Amino acid sequence: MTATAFVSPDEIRARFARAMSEMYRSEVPQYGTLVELVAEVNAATRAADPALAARLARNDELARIDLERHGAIRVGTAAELATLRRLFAVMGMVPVGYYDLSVAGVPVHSTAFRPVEAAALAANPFRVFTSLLRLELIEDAALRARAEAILARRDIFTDRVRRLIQRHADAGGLTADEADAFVAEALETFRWHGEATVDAETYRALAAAHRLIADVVCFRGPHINHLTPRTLDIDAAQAAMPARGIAAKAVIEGPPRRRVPILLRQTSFKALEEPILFLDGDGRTPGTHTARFGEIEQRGLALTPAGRARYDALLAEARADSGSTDAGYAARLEEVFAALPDDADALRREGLGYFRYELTAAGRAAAGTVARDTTLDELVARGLVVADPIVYEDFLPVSAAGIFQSNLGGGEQKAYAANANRAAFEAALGAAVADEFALYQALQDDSIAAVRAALG
Ligand code: OOG
Ligand code: NI
Repeated sequence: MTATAFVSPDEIRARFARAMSEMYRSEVPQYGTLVELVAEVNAATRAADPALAARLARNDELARIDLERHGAIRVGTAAELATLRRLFAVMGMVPVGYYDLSVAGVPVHSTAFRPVEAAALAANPFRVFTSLLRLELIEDAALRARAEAILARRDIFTDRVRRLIQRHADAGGLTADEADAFVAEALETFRWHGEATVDAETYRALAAAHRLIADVVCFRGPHINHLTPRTLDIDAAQAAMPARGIAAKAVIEGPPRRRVPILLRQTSFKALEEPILFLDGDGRTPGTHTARFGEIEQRGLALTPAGRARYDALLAEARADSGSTDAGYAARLEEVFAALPDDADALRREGLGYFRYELTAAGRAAAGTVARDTTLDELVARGLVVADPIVYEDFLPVSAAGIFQSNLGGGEQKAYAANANRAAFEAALGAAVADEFALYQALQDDSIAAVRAALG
């Protein structure tokens, strides 16, 4: 047998992310405007902050930043979710984290498919926030059965993509031609369809139970509902949005602006009301559907469980009295978060964030001469080792709920009882989701091991 050259999963993912971006740009032109705006803000931010530019270069982030995106989709059945897991695996993307959004009035639970290894993240960190509709949260049994029957009739994957997924599993990779075909065929699952698969009455009945249910159930596939570029300065990007004709959401989700950015800050523009056609008998009746929007995000330091507990508590405190939509919220958030150190060294020494350690030029020169029991803190203090923040690659449930809510046409706050069900989600997925903290810890530990080995 001759050896076959397979295209790397990183390369397939990069091609897919590019194809998806082009498709969404043609479907939702305001997304293209956002991408251009973010590229300008990023260039200006780098130019104004050489230390930031140097750190991005040192951590292999410079090349990825203008390519970086996340998207989101919502599916209706366990079988759809399980096949998506296999589809994303072709691109080196695995499920990380479990998010229960029912507490926030959204009848879904979710994971994020993303690359996990340092080299893969540096090559292209494309991620897809993927939600599974929880039909069991529909109270009306007849309506629930109707939704199940509609979902049972559809196939969101092309035959060819199913064959290529299987081919990848059997052969251990895809050739160049197969990879091209895979990207084109996989894209079909995420495409927008302006024709509903149901009549207007069915759509309205499902939308009345929850608008998200209609979005998941009434179409041929799980259209990508947004694609998010990463900005280095979300406040500058947010301020520049109105001049480009983009109506941004009033409040930036997540932590406040800080000297050392932490976790994830996000803002979006409201979903567009788009014309669709309902299937009424033999004919088509026009209507509208609101689902697709634009979003930008700024990513910062990944927090340890201790840091994350502080974040969650401070966020809850800031939102406790009057929620997160009033005019005073931004100021209140900054005030409350003053309790968390805003200095990379303090965050590191207090074990609140994850860091990547690397030898400096002085450290390389000192190799072989440093006592083995020198602590990391001492190595950093002596300028032999530099510690850079590890970027948060995941999502935040409170922010995600805010993004969902702001795109459901406002005001909709159906409360479901808190009922996280990670076991049911993993059973549907056909696999366990990875623990994000363990992944960051491994990145940090690997960097420390490399420093120790190089020091001798
Ligand atoms: C997903 C919302 C979550 C984010 O950035 O937090 C999300 C959705 O609306 O389907 O994308
Ligand atoms: Ni998003």
